[in-house]
Amino acid sequence: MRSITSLLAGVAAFACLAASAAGAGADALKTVQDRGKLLCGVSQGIAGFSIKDDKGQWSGFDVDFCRALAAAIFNDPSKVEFTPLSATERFEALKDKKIDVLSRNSTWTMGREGDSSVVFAGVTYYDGQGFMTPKARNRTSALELDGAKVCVQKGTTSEPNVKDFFEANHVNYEIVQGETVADIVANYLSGKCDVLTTDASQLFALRSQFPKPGEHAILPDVISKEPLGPVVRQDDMQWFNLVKWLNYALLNAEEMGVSSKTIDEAMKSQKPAVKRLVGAEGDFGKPLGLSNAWAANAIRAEGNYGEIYERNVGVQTKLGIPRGLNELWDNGGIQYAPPIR
Ligand SMILES: N[C@@H](CCC(=O)N[C@@H](CS)C(=O)NCC(=O)O)C(=O)O
Repeated sequence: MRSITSLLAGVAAFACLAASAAGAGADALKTVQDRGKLLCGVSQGIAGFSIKDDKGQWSGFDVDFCRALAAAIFNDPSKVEFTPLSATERFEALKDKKIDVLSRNSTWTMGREGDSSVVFAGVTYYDGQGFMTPKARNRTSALELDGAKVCVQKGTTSEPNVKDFFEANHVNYEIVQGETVADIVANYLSGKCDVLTTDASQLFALRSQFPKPGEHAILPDVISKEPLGPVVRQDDMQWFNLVKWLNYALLNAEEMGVSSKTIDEAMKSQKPAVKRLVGAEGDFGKPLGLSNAWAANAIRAEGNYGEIYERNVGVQTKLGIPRGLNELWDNGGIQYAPPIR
């Protein structure tokens, strides 16, 4: 006969298993709140996305997403520390809890979620891989790159994509691999390779920092899908939901015309959808562990999705990237946020 203690032990073991399967063990939000700041992993220096100036100030689209997250949590966008990470070290840093969130031009692929440790919380930027080559080489298409030496960064989706593309199109090529972005840029500018390949947004960003940007062409070919977005660990659904809904709140804000400039007016709006977004109606902050003003605080600090895009990478910036796929769904793009209700 089984004793009551062994029965209770069995029940406890089952409860533990169920809890760990549901990821109930981790409490990322509490860790962040107790620490008093968010730890955000970014790239080592891609203009417009995440780059540090000579005063040590970070700026960029990926940086602003983390500032908005800090504002949602602390009502203070400065409560964030940025950790620059190379392509090869980024996911390990997240798994090892060196950061709370990775916001670093990272492509959502099935394989990257495959070992059940990390998960993408949505798509902040729809991108695709392209090629940059010196104009002097007179190339107008990637199919004219036969025999080319191709600069690519290790640990990225760019390397397997370019192999697939050239092999499928019977184009001969040689890979010139770099460990860091500085390596691939140095290899490209010194002529160790004839072409540089990565996500199109990064080609625009790198070119904007070259001594003579006008001497480099970005070819029209886009050879892959690169949905870029923030990444968290798979052990905390509440944290995942916060990061995911922050992105959706910033998109919904743009769709509703709520911006950093109109947020105070929006707090007094009579429109039900705006009231829910800014926390004047409903209790949408509660399941995230935050006050109902979480989204309003983020929008006030960093602006809506469109403001963040235009400020960092849009047509008025040095990068000059048109919205394209990243326009809202009701304006010809594919950015579509589920509703807050
Ligand atoms: N989106 C692709 C490529 C991302 C990537 O790491 N690109 C390089 C090439 S520009 C980069 O951003 N490097 C910056 C760094 O290592 O800090 C991926 O997720 O693998």
